[in-house]
Amino acid sequence: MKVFEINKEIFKYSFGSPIDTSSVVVKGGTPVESKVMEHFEVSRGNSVMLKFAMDSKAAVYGLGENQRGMNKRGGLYHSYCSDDAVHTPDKKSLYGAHNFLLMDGPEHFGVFIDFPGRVIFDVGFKNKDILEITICGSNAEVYIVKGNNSRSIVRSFIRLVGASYVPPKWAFGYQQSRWGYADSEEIKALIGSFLYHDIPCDAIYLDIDYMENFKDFTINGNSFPEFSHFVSSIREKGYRLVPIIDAGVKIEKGYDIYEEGIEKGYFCKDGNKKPFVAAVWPGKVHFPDFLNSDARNWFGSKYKLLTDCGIEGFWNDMNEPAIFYSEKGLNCAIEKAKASEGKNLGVDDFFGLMDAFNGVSNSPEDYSSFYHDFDGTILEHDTVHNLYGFYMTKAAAEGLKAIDPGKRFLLFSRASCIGMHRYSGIWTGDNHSWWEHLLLNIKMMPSINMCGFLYCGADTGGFGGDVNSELLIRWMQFSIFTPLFRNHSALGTRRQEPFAFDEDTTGILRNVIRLRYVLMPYLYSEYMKAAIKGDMYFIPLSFEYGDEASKGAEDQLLLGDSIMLCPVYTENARGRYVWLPEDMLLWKAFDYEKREYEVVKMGHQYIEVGLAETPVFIKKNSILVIGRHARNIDSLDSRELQIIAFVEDKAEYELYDDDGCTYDYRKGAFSEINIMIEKREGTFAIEVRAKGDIRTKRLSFVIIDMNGKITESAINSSNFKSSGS
Ligand code: MIG
Repeated sequence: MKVFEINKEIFKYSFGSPIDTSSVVVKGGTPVESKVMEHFEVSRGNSVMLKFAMDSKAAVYGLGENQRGMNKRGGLYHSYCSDDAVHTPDKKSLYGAHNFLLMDGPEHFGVFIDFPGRVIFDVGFKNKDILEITICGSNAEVYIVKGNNSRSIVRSFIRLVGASYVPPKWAFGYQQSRWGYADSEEIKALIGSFLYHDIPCDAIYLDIDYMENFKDFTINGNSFPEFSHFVSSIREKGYRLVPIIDAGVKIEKGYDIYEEGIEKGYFCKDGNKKPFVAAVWPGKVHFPDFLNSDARNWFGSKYKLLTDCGIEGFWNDMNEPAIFYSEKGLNCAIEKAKASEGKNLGVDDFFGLMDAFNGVSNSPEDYSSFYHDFDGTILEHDTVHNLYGFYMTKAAAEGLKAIDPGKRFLLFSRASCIGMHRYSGIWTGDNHSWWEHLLLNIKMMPSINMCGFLYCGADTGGFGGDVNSELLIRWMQFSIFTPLFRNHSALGTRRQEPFAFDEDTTGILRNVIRLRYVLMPYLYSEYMKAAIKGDMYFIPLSFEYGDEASKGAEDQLLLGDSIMLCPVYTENARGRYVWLPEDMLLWKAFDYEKREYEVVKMGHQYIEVGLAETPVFIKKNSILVIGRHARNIDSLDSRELQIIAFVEDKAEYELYDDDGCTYDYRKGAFSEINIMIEKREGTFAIEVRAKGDIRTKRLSFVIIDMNGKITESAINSSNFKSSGS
């Protein structure tokens, strides 16, 4: 084991000769003479094992996209990107592999395992007080991150792995998806419904049906004739189309992507150095070797076929990679079935036969039987499994960058590992229309943020299964706060567009979706500040408040500096208990133009929440900035903004904005309005400083004091002071 000091907060422990996964951006470090790893007892064999005795009260955060609570204690987790569409609590792996964990106890630290194969996190499962991390290989890097508190540990960690991806502003709008809208006529009708019901929307998704026989970078000319023209006609109406790209390339003579890949040798190889064959949606496919930079550049350049048609965003799917079957795997099962034919099968044989077929998809045997050319080094897939989706998405991001370096594209992926957060966002895959999955969504968001991914969200309403109107309403009321706000559902399930139910439901959802647009000044500011500073957007209460109840409050969340969310996630509930670590101001948002506020005292409180209401708590000495709704993000008008402030003595807020479509903010091209409200001799003094190209001409203030007394006032931009720089 070699030890390096990366900086004052971070030490690196290196085992064997690890490959550079490119998960971290701060390389090198100063060698340190040491034989021990801080906090952990290390043992080595075929794997590296780290052990830590947890204090009985320590909480353990992190691990990104995973099951169970925000506090991961009590669970067993396998970091191994998995295509599993049934997310029951006992599942050990979902689509992402996010190896960052934060120990919040007397010993307070973070640990990141930079290893591309399977890593097992036993967080007090076998033994309630032992954290045991098993790295299934002998070449790995382990980083220990120090800090005074959880938030600062996360910030140090994000400095190590780099800042998050930033999507275009339109990607913060409401997005409508379904597997699958079959043709351009159906999409036109869908848009007609959004317009008819006057519900804002920014993007419509194209699932696998837009392709010709599920072939990447092709368009089905029968269902989508004159595609470029179609894309621009939709764009003129104010919507963007977002097509899916799958990892597998169909084996078909004459299909250019297939032919080129074969000719250049860009596909993953089997044990006989032949392109590895798997079956997915298109039938038999080859997997592009995304770990190879030439193959990556080649695949990335293909996105241009779609951007040339006016496409500005993509979602990468099936990139764990998902394998329905391989010939070998399927033949084994068929042989077994043949051998059983006509026999009087005993119970064990019968279940053995069932298992043979059930185990055909995504089998460990298949993952161990193909290889990557990692720019000269041949690696068995299983040992680098968690890099595949990451590198596919890196291919896409680099391809898009080459097409237009200054433009922000929308990009997110299903499989991921830490490092990919610099290139794209993620969605949490095939959840179900279950109330349990709304709660899981709530708990998962801050864990994902801790691992660097800011642009994230779940399939709102649930992907599998049939949703009812109430679950959709409650889920939407939470998703309006997630950066990716997309309603998506599976083939064959009940329709779940916002107008798929009765008129009451449509009316409620119209207001909920509008609220998302109303909240944009705040949501966008918080997202961008987190992205620029390397910070979180969703924050567990325990990161801000030290009390025991906050530690246990896993069904509440802080969003940025000013607000706390307490979503309703139970059926037929018309209220819920909520823990307030301090007095807060409650706005039960329904019709944002008719706002009412209530001061709720610190403590365990029951609040009533009607089906149409979205509860928003404004923290003490905090400011929420809102605007008006519009039909899409591009039409938002920020000339007049409303400030809702809950002030005991002094509140400050930094409102950020930029062009929303380029990276010029990195060169300082952004605007900032600094708002300060201070109680002075019984009244409130307001000071506003501005920097950059300010579009806001008027700020209207509603200031509420601790007794609920409201003071209203307004300031025009002519009275903004310019800030120092
Ligand atoms: O095997 O493209 O998670 O969002 O709708 C299913 C069809 C493949 C899985 C994705 C889902 C998508 C679906 N895909």
